[in-house]
Amino acid sequence: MSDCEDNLFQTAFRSIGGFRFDENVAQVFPDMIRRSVPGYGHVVGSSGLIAKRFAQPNTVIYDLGCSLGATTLAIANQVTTPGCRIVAVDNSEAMLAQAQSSLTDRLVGPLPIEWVYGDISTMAFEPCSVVALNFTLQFIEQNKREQLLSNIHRALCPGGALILAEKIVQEDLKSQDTLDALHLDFKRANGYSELEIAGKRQAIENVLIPETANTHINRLTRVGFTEVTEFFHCLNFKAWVAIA
Ligand code: GEK
Repeated sequence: MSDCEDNLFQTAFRSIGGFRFDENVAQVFPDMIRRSVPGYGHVVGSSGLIAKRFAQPNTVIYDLGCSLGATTLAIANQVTTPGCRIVAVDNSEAMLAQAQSSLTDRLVGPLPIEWVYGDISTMAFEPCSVVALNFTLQFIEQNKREQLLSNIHRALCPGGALILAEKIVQEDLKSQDTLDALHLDFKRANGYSELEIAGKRQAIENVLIPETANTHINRLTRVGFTEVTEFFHCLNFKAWVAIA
């Protein structure tokens, strides 16, 4: 996997135009997400453990919005359930190309992995027992999110699990300001300058649309998940496991 340092927003120029998951982002993605998302490694590692617990024989395990395949790798190196296959999906060709070329020598598990270029908001899902949707729903148009979750719920076997990790916003404005400030401190502590933070923020503003925790929980319940359990919370990031 790429270990290039993220310096994409060190010039003001880069902030012009929206954020895209192109070759430049793919190059620095591991460094970018580690320095921007508190607890990212914990969510990825936990996804492997959750997949191991909920995988059912002869079903698909999806990693939707797989980027460079960090979650895919965590799942592949934990799950040994017979007849399972991992399907990793992204709509960035640059991400998928790099994921495929860099993961092979780090895989120790027995499950086959299929890399699929596609839009998760329109694709048809095969019967599955685990779906990871880590930090990806936030990039889907808001009016398409419920349909996507409903499609996932319909494809999941009874007792199957959806892993959902997201950046969130607080209902209370003061709490939002506090967590926002702490998130900026987290980025500064990880070496990002004020220029880089402002540039990334401007670029991603209309691309990543976070919602409140209650919006997520209520929607998961509405589409049919019978249990929604939070397994991670740090600053303005949360993750849940939802059982079909
Ligand atoms: C990880 N889960 O490392 N269809 C398919 N992929 C999409 C779509 C879509 N409609 N929209 C966005 N993506 C990963 C991290 S990153 C999170 C996920 C982040 C993809 C997009 O190309 C990108 O690779 C990924 O979702 C989001 O565990 O960058 O903050």
